[in-house]
Amino acid sequence: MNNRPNVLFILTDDQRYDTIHALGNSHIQTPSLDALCEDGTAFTNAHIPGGTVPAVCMPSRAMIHTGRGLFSLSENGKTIPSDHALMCETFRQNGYITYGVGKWHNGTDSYARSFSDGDEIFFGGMWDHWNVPTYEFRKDGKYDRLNNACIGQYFSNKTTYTRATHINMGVHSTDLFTDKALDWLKNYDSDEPFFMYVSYLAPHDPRTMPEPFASMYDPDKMPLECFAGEHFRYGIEDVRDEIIEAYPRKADAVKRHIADYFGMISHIDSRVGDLIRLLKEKGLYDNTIIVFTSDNGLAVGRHGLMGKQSCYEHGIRIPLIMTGPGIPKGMRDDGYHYLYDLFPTLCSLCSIEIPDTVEGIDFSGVFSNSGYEQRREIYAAFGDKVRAIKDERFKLIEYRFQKVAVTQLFDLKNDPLETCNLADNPEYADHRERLTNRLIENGKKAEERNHKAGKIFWSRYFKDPDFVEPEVVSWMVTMYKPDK
Ligand SMILES: [Ca+2]
Repeated sequence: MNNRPNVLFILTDDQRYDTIHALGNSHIQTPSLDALCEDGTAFTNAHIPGGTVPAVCMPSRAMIHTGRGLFSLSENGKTIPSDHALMCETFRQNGYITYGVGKWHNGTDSYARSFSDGDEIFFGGMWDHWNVPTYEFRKDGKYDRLNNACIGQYFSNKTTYTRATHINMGVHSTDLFTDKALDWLKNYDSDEPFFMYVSYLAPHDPRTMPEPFASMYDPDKMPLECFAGEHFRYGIEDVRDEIIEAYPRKADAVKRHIADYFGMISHIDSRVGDLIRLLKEKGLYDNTIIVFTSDNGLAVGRHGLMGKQSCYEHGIRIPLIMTGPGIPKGMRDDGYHYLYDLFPTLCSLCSIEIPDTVEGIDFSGVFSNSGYEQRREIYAAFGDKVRAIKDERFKLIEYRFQKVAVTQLFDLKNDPLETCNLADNPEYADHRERLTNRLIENGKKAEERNHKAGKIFWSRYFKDPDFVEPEVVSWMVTMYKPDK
């Protein structure tokens, strides 16, 4: 009998860090996640290093699966090269049964390498939750069928090729993926441990959900935090996430978005509860490491933004809860972590050798108090337009786009929502200078300077006289260009 722990890795899409009741959000109901917080360790300072493209999900997921940093990916994570070890592939090579259901945003080869079993695979970024086109699991790893599908059937003549065998009409994506995961788990009867990867499409927009979640939250009672009608322009105004609501933003409209966002999260929470219940019924819960996290945050009205194309806390911080053997109950850890630290950490918890291509830091020492290399700063990027650095208290954000050159400095201890810009306050000049030096130092890394987004940002930053401002690429081109 094998006693190595199983892993249940639950990934949501676009869930901001502060959307869990037990961690301080009194407006949202998340009883299952609250129970996980009680049964395990919640990381209150988990980050992504931003994104190099507007579809932040894509590089973020590639980082989770390769354990590599933002500028060490290939094609911004659209595909994953065969010489970059993958998390689930590594577990599979070490005797784990690996099962993957739901969203996969990093090409078909990487999915095929990762999983020995799976179901309802959505190869893409986003879709109507009630009509998700998915691929059935293929043992031969060939996912080459393209079907032409309509993007917005009532309002548009636009179609796109999507990699799928069928469409799931009238089943919400959260239920579709959970039910398949439950079916698989019910039938699991093996001496080999499993690594289950359950990857939701929610709470990504379009924000739809079944009852009772659809009417669970009264928009009038939703909190408006650092609300603004508009943000100063820095070149993201036309990206898809931003145009789902009109400019200038209206308080009532934003409250409706928040109510729907919370409804979708409560829906996921209820289905995560079903997964946990089944693990308990099957006697697997105590020997299963559960990871609950998300691929990026979301503004939902904060700073006049709707999406995740920023380096504000609401964009780069995500929830992270871990439970299971060796993980203390009821613990809170406020140390800085990146999502791509999870791959080496899980390897360590399951006694698997960490592959050489992994760049993340194994933070499993936090559970045993045995010491590890704690990150002291967070460096983050958005495309070729924004760079940010934060130490344990202060955060510097630099925006460069066309004629825009804006610097922000925030004291996160006194101003966690980043509302008061101290960049030009002489009392904070030392902090600005210190962080500017750290920002430049981080940006010097060869991987970033060789990356198109890095080259452009730093050419703007240092006002390179030979630099020619590139033409703005439409989000439609980046989102819906069919794979060849
Ligand atoms: Ca996402």
